[in-house]
Amino acid sequence: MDAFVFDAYGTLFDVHSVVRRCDAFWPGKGAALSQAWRTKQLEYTWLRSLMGRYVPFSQVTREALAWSLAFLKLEKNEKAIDALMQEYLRLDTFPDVKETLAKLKDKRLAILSNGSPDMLDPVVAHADLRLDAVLSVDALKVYKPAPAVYQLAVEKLKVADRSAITFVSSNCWDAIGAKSFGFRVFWINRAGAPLDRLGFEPDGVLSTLGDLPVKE
Ligand code: 2OP
Repeated sequence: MDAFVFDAYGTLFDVHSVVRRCDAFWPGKGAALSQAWRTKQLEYTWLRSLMGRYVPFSQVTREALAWSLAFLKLEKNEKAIDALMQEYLRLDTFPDVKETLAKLKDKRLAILSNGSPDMLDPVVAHADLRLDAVLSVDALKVYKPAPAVYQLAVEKLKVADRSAITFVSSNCWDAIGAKSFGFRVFWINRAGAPLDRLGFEPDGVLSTLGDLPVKE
Protein backbone atom coordinates (compact mmCIF):
# COMPACT_ATOMS: atom_id res chain seq x y z
CA MET A 1 0.00 0.00 0.00
CA ASP A 2 1.25 3.51 -0.79
CA ALA A 3 0.65 5.16 2.54
CA PHE A 4 -0.39 4.45 6.11
CA VAL A 5 -2.45 7.18 7.77
CA PHE A 6 -3.03 7.17 11.52
CA ASP A 7 -5.56 8.80 13.77
CA ALA A 8 -3.83 10.56 16.66
CA TYR A 9 -5.68 10.59 19.99
CA GLY A 10 -6.41 7.13 21.30
CA THR A 11 -4.56 5.51 18.39
CA LEU A 12 -0.96 6.72 18.56
CA PHE A 13 -1.31 8.79 21.74
CA ASP A 14 -2.76 7.43 24.97
CA VAL A 15 -5.20 10.12 26.15
CA HIS A 16 -5.73 8.29 29.41
CA SER A 17 -2.32 9.35 30.66
CA VAL A 18 -4.39 12.42 31.48
CA VAL A 19 -6.30 10.29 34.05
CA ARG A 20 -3.39 10.39 36.46
CA ARG A 21 -3.22 14.17 36.23
CA CYS A 22 -6.99 14.46 36.69
CA ASP A 23 -6.75 12.23 39.76
CA ALA A 24 -4.00 14.43 41.19
CA PHE A 25 -6.30 17.45 41.07
CA TRP A 26 -9.51 15.66 42.00
CA PRO A 27 -8.56 12.46 43.86
CA GLY A 28 -10.74 9.49 42.97
CA LYS A 29 -12.41 11.35 40.10
CA GLY A 30 -9.70 10.93 37.45
CA ALA A 31 -11.26 8.08 35.50
CA ALA A 32 -14.79 9.55 35.56
CA LEU A 33 -13.52 13.00 34.57
CA SER A 34 -11.25 11.68 31.79
CA GLN A 35 -14.09 9.55 30.37
CA ALA A 36 -16.69 12.37 30.51
CA TRP A 37 -14.15 14.77 29.00
CA ARG A 38 -13.22 12.51 26.05
CA THR A 39 -16.88 11.72 25.28
CA LYS A 40 -17.95 15.38 25.39
CA GLN A 41 -14.90 16.48 23.37
CA LEU A 42 -15.95 14.17 20.51
CA GLU A 43 -19.63 15.09 20.83
CA TYR A 44 -18.73 18.77 20.44
CA THR A 45 -16.73 18.04 17.25
CA TRP A 46 -19.74 16.29 15.68
CA LEU A 47 -22.20 18.98 16.79
CA ARG A 48 -20.05 21.90 15.66
CA SER A 49 -19.54 20.26 12.24
CA LEU A 50 -23.31 19.80 11.85
CA MET A 51 -23.94 23.37 13.05
CA GLY A 52 -21.30 24.77 10.70
CA ARG A 53 -19.67 26.39 13.74
CA TYR A 54 -16.10 25.02 13.68
CA VAL A 55 -13.64 26.14 16.33
CA PRO A 56 -10.19 24.58 16.82
CA PHE A 57 -9.84 21.30 18.75
CA SER A 58 -7.93 23.10 21.48
CA GLN A 59 -11.03 25.24 22.20
CA VAL A 60 -13.39 22.24 21.92
CA THR A 61 -11.16 20.28 24.32
CA ARG A 62 -11.07 23.08 26.88
CA GLU A 63 -14.86 23.64 26.67
CA ALA A 64 -15.51 19.90 27.02
CA LEU A 65 -13.34 19.85 30.16
CA ALA A 66 -15.26 22.81 31.65
CA TRP A 67 -18.55 20.98 30.98
CA SER A 68 -17.19 17.75 32.51
CA LEU A 69 -16.10 19.52 35.71
CA ALA A 70 -19.57 21.03 36.07
CA PHE A 71 -21.21 17.67 35.25
CA LEU A 72 -19.21 15.93 38.00
CA LYS A 73 -19.75 18.90 40.34
CA LEU A 74 -15.99 19.52 40.63
CA GLU A 75 -14.85 23.04 41.24
CA LYS A 76 -13.72 24.93 38.12
CA ASN A 77 -10.02 25.55 38.78
CA GLU A 78 -8.33 27.48 35.93
CA LYS A 79 -4.86 26.39 37.09
CA ALA A 80 -5.92 22.73 36.91
CA ILE A 81 -7.59 23.27 33.51
CA ASP A 82 -4.39 24.85 32.15
CA ALA A 83 -2.32 21.97 33.56
CA LEU A 84 -4.61 19.34 32.00
CA MET A 85 -4.56 21.13 28.65
CA GLN A 86 -0.77 21.09 28.86
CA GLU A 87 -0.95 17.34 29.47
CA TYR A 88 -2.51 16.94 26.03
CA LEU A 89 0.67 18.40 24.53
CA ARG A 90 2.86 15.67 25.97
CA LEU A 91 0.73 12.52 25.80
CA ASP A 92 2.60 9.24 25.83
CA THR A 93 2.48 7.03 22.77
CA PHE A 94 1.18 3.50 23.26
CA PRO A 95 4.03 1.01 23.84
CA ASP A 96 3.82 -0.57 20.36
CA VAL A 97 3.76 2.67 18.34
CA LYS A 98 7.48 3.22 17.75
CA GLU A 99 8.20 -0.38 16.74
CA THR A 100 5.16 -0.45 14.41
CA LEU A 101 6.16 2.81 12.67
CA ALA A 102 9.71 1.47 12.35
CA LYS A 103 8.37 -1.63 10.55
CA LEU A 104 6.64 0.74 8.09
CA LYS A 105 9.71 2.88 7.43
CA ASP A 106 9.63 2.22 3.67
CA LYS A 107 6.01 3.49 3.47
CA ARG A 108 4.77 7.05 3.59
CA LEU A 109 3.38 7.69 7.06
CA ALA A 110 0.99 10.42 8.15
CA ILE A 111 -1.31 11.51 10.95
CA LEU A 112 -4.82 12.66 10.03
CA SER A 113 -6.42 14.19 13.10
CA ASN A 114 -9.11 16.42 14.54
CA GLY A 115 -6.30 17.98 16.54
CA SER A 116 -5.48 21.61 15.78
CA PRO A 117 -1.85 22.34 14.83
CA ASP A 118 -1.24 24.05 18.22
CA MET A 119 -1.97 20.66 19.83
CA LEU A 120 -0.59 18.24 17.24
CA ASP A 121 2.79 19.83 16.57
CA PRO A 122 3.95 19.74 20.23
CA VAL A 123 2.68 16.21 20.93
CA VAL A 124 4.28 14.79 17.75
CA ALA A 125 7.55 16.57 18.54
CA HIS A 126 7.42 15.35 22.17
CA ALA A 127 7.02 11.75 20.95
CA ASP A 128 9.77 12.28 18.35
CA LEU A 129 7.72 10.50 15.66
CA ARG A 130 9.14 10.37 12.13
CA LEU A 131 6.20 11.17 9.82
CA ASP A 132 5.90 12.41 6.23
CA ALA A 133 2.88 14.56 7.08
CA VAL A 134 0.82 15.70 10.05
CA LEU A 135 -2.63 16.62 8.66
CA SER A 136 -5.14 18.57 10.73
CA VAL A 137 -8.84 19.10 9.98
CA ASP A 138 -8.16 22.74 10.85
CA ALA A 139 -7.27 23.24 7.16
CA LEU A 140 -10.90 22.42 6.31
CA LYS A 141 -12.77 23.79 9.35
CA VAL A 142 -14.84 20.61 9.63
CA TYR A 143 -14.31 17.51 11.79
CA LYS A 144 -14.19 13.78 11.12
CA PRO A 145 -16.00 11.77 9.80
CA ALA A 146 -16.76 14.35 7.10
CA PRO A 147 -15.52 12.80 3.78
CA ALA A 148 -13.61 16.01 3.01
CA VAL A 149 -11.28 15.18 5.92
CA TYR A 150 -10.23 11.83 4.46
CA GLN A 151 -9.98 13.45 1.02
CA LEU A 152 -7.36 15.78 2.55
CA ALA A 153 -5.04 12.78 3.01
CA VAL A 154 -5.54 11.72 -0.64
CA GLU A 155 -4.58 15.20 -1.83
CA LYS A 156 -1.66 15.82 0.53
CA LEU A 157 -0.15 12.36 0.05
CA LYS A 158 -0.74 12.52 -3.72
CA VAL A 159 -1.82 8.86 -3.96
CA ALA A 160 -3.25 7.65 -7.26
CA ASP A 161 -6.39 6.38 -5.59
CA ARG A 162 -7.96 6.54 -2.11
CA SER A 163 -7.78 2.69 -1.91
CA ALA A 164 -3.98 3.05 -1.82
CA ILE A 165 -4.24 4.45 1.71
CA THR A 166 -4.40 2.21 4.77
CA PHE A 167 -6.13 4.09 7.59
CA VAL A 168 -5.68 3.09 11.23
CA SER A 169 -7.83 4.29 14.12
CA SER A 170 -8.83 3.14 17.59
CA ASN A 171 -12.05 5.16 17.30
CA CYS A 172 -14.58 2.86 15.68
CA TRP A 173 -16.72 5.70 14.26
CA ASP A 174 -13.55 7.19 12.66
CA ALA A 175 -12.52 3.81 11.22
CA ILE A 176 -16.00 3.35 9.73
CA GLY A 177 -16.03 6.92 8.40
CA ALA A 178 -12.74 6.19 6.63
CA LYS A 179 -14.09 2.89 5.25
CA SER A 180 -17.21 4.70 4.02
CA PHE A 181 -14.87 7.11 2.22
CA GLY A 182 -12.92 4.28 0.52
CA PHE A 183 -9.68 3.66 2.43
CA ARG A 184 -8.43 0.23 3.49
CA VAL A 185 -9.06 0.39 7.24
CA PHE A 186 -7.90 -1.27 10.45
CA TRP A 187 -9.72 -0.60 13.72
CA ILE A 188 -7.48 -0.94 16.77
CA ASN A 189 -10.04 -2.21 19.22
CA ARG A 190 -8.01 -2.14 22.41
CA ALA A 191 -11.10 -2.09 24.63
CA GLY A 192 -12.81 -5.06 22.94
CA ALA A 193 -15.83 -2.84 22.18
CA PRO A 194 -18.64 -3.99 19.87
CA LEU A 195 -18.55 -2.76 16.27
CA ASP A 196 -20.65 0.35 15.67
CA ARG A 197 -23.65 -0.29 13.42
CA LEU A 198 -23.00 2.37 10.77
CA GLY A 199 -23.33 0.45 7.49
CA PHE A 200 -19.63 -0.23 6.89
CA GLU A 201 -17.03 -2.53 8.48
CA PRO A 202 -13.24 -2.14 8.80
CA ASP A 203 -11.07 -4.51 6.74
CA GLY A 204 -9.55 -5.72 9.98
CA VAL A 205 -10.10 -5.43 13.73
CA LEU A 206 -6.93 -5.66 15.82
CA SER A 207 -6.35 -5.58 19.56
CA THR A 208 -3.08 -3.68 19.33
CA LEU A 209 -1.22 -1.56 16.80
CA GLY A 210 1.57 -4.15 16.82
CA ASP A 211 -0.77 -6.61 15.06
CA LEU A 212 -0.97 -4.36 12.00
CA PRO A 213 -0.07 -6.45 8.90
CA VAL A 214 2.89 -4.61 7.43
CA LYS A 215 3.48 -7.08 4.62
CA GLU A 216 1.63 -6.49 1.35
C1 2OP B 1 -8.38 12.31 16.22
O1 2OP B 1 -7.22 12.35 16.61
C2 2OP B 1 -10.74 11.76 16.69
O2 2OP B 1 -9.12 11.49 18.33
C3 2OP B 1 -9.36 11.48 17.01
O3 2OP B 1 -8.79 12.84 15.19
